[in-house]
Amino acid sequence: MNRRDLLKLVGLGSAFMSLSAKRPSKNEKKFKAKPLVISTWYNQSVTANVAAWNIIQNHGLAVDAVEAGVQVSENDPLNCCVGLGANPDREGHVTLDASIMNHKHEVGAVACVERIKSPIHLARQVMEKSPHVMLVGQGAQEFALQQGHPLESDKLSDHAKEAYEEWLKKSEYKPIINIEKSTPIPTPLQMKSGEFNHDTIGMLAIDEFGNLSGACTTSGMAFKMRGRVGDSPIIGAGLYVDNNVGAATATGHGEEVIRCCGSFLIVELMRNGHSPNQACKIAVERLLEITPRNPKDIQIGFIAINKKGQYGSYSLQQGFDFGVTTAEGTQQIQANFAVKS
Ligand code: SD4
Repeated sequence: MNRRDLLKLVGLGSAFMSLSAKRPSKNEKKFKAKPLVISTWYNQSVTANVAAWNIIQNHGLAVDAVEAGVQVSENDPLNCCVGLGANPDREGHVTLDASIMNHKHEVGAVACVERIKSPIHLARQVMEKSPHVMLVGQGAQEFALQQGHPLESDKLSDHAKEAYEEWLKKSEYKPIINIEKSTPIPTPLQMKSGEFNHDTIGMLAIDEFGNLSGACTTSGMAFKMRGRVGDSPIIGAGLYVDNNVGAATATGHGEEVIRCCGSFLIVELMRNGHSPNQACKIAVERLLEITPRNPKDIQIGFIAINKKGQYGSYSLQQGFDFGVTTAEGTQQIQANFAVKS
């Protein structure tokens, strides 16, 4: 099925959607914003946004949409950087991070969780079924099993195994993220070589009731130290949603996003009147001011939406793109960037 067929499917609606969350009251329904789904890395957005959009256009909630949307990447065994098919840590274990935030300031996150297929669903269960906002490692896995998730195999996918074996030859940990020169649709060879070491999916949505939600899910940086956690499950760093203002999410070098509380900073900048584009740009500039690292070695991409349904983005380096889906279809957009070579 090509992209056009997928977009046709959007037009027809989906018979398979499921709406689990409570519907808004009549009062909430009075406010009609223009619905929107936006997510990091266009190559993933093409299918993930469609799954989210199917829910939105069937009068679903943004929180259900973002969960279903990013699950498309989690379920893709060929994805280098999301879900159980992804690249492992330096000891050969795939450890996954995810976070979700809804329009009521409810949050859930899991970090360093192993052998669980959908960390985003688990994050949602932390949000809805536990008294906490974040569970990590063994405890997160135990909670998953209690919630009925099966314990998946710990075998690496073929492409991850090849990338890991290649990496083991030097066992050199250079936390330098690949910088895309163009749309990152990794070839099978690039996947095997481990050249693509990131492609987290962060997704934001606004539903027809005007409510905002976001989700972010990743395997983190390829060949990271065991136990390393990036920005994606850290509320305020990899994801933040304030239903009165806007929402933001991040991809790229998580240590740097955490250092500047990227997503929270962007939402606060929007609260102070900046557009989503301006807010993402200012956050990247802040990061450039404070990072101790050589900016040429790192990549960060931010995307944001505001309450009016405007969207924006900015990245540190050239090559970050994202997908925006509305009733008109899905568009690929290249972010503006800071480091000019
Ligand atoms: C992390 N931010 O764990 C993630 C990695 C990433 O695209 O975004 N990759 O640091």
